[in-house]
Amino acid sequence: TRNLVIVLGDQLDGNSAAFDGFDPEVDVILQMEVLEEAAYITQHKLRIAYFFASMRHFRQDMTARGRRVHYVAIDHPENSGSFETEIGRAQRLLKPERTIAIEPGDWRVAEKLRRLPQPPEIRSDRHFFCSRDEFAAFTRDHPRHILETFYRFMRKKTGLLMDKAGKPVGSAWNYDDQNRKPLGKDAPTIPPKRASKMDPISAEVRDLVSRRFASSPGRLENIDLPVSRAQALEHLEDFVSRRLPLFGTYQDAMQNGEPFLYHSRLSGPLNLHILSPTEVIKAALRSEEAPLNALEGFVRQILGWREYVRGIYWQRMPHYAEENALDAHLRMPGFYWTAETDMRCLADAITHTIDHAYAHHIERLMVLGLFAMLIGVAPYEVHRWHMSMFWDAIDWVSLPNTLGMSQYGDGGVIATKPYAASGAYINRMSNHCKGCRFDPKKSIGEDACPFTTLYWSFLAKHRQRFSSNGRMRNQYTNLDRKDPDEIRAIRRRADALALEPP
Ligand code: FAD
Ligand code: DLZ
Ligand code: SF4
Repeated sequence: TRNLVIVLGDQLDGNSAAFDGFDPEVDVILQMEVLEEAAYITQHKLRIAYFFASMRHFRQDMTARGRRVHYVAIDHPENSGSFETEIGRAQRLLKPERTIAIEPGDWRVAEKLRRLPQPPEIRSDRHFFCSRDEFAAFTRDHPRHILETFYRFMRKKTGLLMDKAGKPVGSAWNYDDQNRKPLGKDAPTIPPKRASKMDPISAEVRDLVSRRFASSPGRLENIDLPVSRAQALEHLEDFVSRRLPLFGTYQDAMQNGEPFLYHSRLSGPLNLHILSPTEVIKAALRSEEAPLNALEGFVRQILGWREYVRGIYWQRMPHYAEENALDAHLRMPGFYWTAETDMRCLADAITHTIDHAYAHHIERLMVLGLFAMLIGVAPYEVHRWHMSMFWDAIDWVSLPNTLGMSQYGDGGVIATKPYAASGAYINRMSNHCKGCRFDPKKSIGEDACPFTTLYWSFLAKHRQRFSSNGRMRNQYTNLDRKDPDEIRAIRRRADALALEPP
């Protein structure tokens, strides 16, 4: 063997830089299913199944292209269970002149590769619009950057949604004021979930996971995720034609019993590199029905947020994982694994997570993440739970979103203020509260909404840090209208709630 090309579970792109100069006569691909990656954090059955099924479909695609794959399946008798030992074993077996890999999506795995006795040559990942070097240059040129600075920079750099005169199409950079509608009574029918068909490879993986990972969290029944390039392209097409036109309008909406609404469910195939962000954006921009608020909203998520969080991750790791600006130390409440809570919004979002290894962005941020921040869970614990439970979680994307955006653990790097809100926000954006035993307007008393109690208590507790933040002025003005006795009662109830959430 001349080159041994390592393809990790989140690098399933046959045209990646690892394949530059690939010669099927003398080069071999190495793919490894290793127990350590499914066990270093306990993981949702669907998440494990999604990685294994996608990896096996990739092997099939590569073999069909005439490329040789050395594939170590999880139940291979000689599988030693970790990347280090399996790479070593393959190197001894195949005696390559060179081993090649793409930058992994996880700092922990990157370190493992770097420390190997025969470390691979690491190539930069072309999947992303913005390389790590470009991001470093961007932050040097824009020391006080926020997402919006980066997003505009990327719009200009790529020309996406830009007109010939170099102005944003439609003359505004964003249309967020049109993108905050709850579903409401006269909302259109939500399109049915797109389910990918079960083929023999996926069926085999389903049986394997239900056998080997029976005690892992989550349900496996909804194993209908897009695991191959063909399925992912069908999924993309389905999104563009049926959901994208209303994606913007209902981007922030929540509805009880509806996990997907108008969201794309493309994060999985994107993060495993089955789809490229360029082709996803181009497919969206070809839509003749989608209005500008939908197109711009969708492009911003992928060209803006997705690239921005990756840039921040690589720039700030490894210390980023340890940041804990609000000095929060609780563990995740047990109901995050069972959905057994009286809080209807949380029960619903956790049910979506258990059933589908998925919750949409506003559920992750403004229900699941919000409650954890308000009671004071340690930010890294929230990230660990997220890594356990979501099919699309890879360290580079989960950590900045969870520890940074949702928990304010990074002290304002990703978000300039904490996403703190009361039950009133959830009530405005969803139909959860009507059927809940709590009242989103109340902050004290038996039926007070825990979010509302905890919200006021959070503001009071962190007054020193946040009251001078201009973007939180209204929040503090409202807090200051409250009677000190009421605030004391709120804080007492908040302390009890944090210890024993209902
Ligand atoms: P859509 O709403 O259809 O959005 C389209 C695409 O935009 C997504 O597929 C995704 O690729 C991209 N995107 C949107 N928002 C973000 C964002 N903030 N960061 C990066 N990409 C974004 N996304 C992940 O891919 N993996 C994660 O582990 C992850 N963890 C998160 C944790 C928390 C606490 C929060 C608040 C957000 C997290 N996100 C994560 C971002 C976002 O919630 C998901 O990308 C999105 O919900 C995936 O569903 P979708 O494909 O239907 O998204
Ligand atoms: C998440 C995951 C799982 C469950 N299993 C594997 C695996 O068996 N082999 C593999 O290559 N990758 C797996 N992954 C993804 C890794 O945990 C990790 O996210 C990537 O290797 C980072 O590049
Ligand atoms: Fe959630 Fe509070 Fe509304 Fe109940 S009342 S659904 S706990 S926001």
